[in-house]
Amino acid sequence: MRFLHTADWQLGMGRRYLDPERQGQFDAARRDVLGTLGRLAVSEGCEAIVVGGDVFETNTESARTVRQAMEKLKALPLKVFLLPGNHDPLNAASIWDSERFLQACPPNVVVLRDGHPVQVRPGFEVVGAPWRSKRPTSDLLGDLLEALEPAPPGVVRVAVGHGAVDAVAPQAEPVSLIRIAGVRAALEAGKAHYVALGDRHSTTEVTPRVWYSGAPEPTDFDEVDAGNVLVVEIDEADLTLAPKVARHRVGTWRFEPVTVELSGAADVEALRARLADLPDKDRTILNFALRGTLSVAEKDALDAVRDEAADLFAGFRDSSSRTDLAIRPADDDFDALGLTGFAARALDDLRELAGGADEAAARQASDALGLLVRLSGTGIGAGRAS
Ligand SMILES: [Mn+2]
Repeated sequence: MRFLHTADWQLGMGRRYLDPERQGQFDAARRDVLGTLGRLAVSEGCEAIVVGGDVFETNTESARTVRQAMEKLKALPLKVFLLPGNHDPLNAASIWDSERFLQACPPNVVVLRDGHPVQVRPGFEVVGAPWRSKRPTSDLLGDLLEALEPAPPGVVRVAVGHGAVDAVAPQAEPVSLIRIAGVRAALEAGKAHYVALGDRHSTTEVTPRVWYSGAPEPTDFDEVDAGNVLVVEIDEADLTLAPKVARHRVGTWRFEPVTVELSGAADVEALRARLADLPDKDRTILNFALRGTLSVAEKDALDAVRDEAADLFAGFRDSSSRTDLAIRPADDDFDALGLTGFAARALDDLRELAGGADEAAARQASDALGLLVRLSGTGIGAGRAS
């Protein structure tokens, strides 16, 4: 038998580096991926979809977000099991008990509200460990598995949990950390045959029976393998065999870190060429982290690359700090300006300050020099990329 494992839809998530138009496209992609993974589940012969938590970004998502998502799920000819995670816990303010959710929730969608196994069909059960607050005081999945009886003979049971596992992230919040030793013991006791986890947005195998599916659309720059769902196949004739887990790419967006050292015109040109070669720019979000030293003219060329990227790419974040990227006023930056009199004297003063020991003054002077070059609008050739 097969089922589809996904998690961390984070519906309603906003990204502050997206303008309203791009944010709308980002939202739409993360709704559309529900249709994509649903069609995949059907074509792969899956009997259900299990979602390992963080369906919604927060418990306060709008009726519109809830209705649009439920409309997608309603169209699927499968049961969909949703687990409340740390972003959307089953607490007093829960989205799961809200009028807007209850009114929109279609009959094929089941919220895993307690630790009781739910039958998908005779011989196939799903059981979940929902979050009830943002700060649980114990290993919720461990508690659930400990209390469970082994699955009846011939019954496949899938346990659904959310949170960090000590085997993957030993430094995370220690009280609520999922202990892999407890999970292994429960698997050996036949209490479950596969553990579908959420929380980690990168697809990760913890053990052959314990996986993070990752988020179906990426959500941040630090994810190494997001954008997948898992099709899990369990041999009902021999439950001692490890499941076959196949990852399928469904995501269409990309978060692209651009961490580059720049020390001259050639580096700026290489950066321009690298960005030009990236596919699907309107679904790619860049994070510039630039280091190095450029002349004023090279910095001008870099600004042109940056402006073009900000127009072409879906999102653009610049986390380079001013100290990471220094501007070094070079002779040929100014020779072509042909300044005379007062302006020439001001230029000399600024260049002296820019090369001086006072760091704050040097930076201000560099900025002023850059502005001078730009405002003077001369065709400075040195280092220009195009
Ligand atoms: Mn999450």
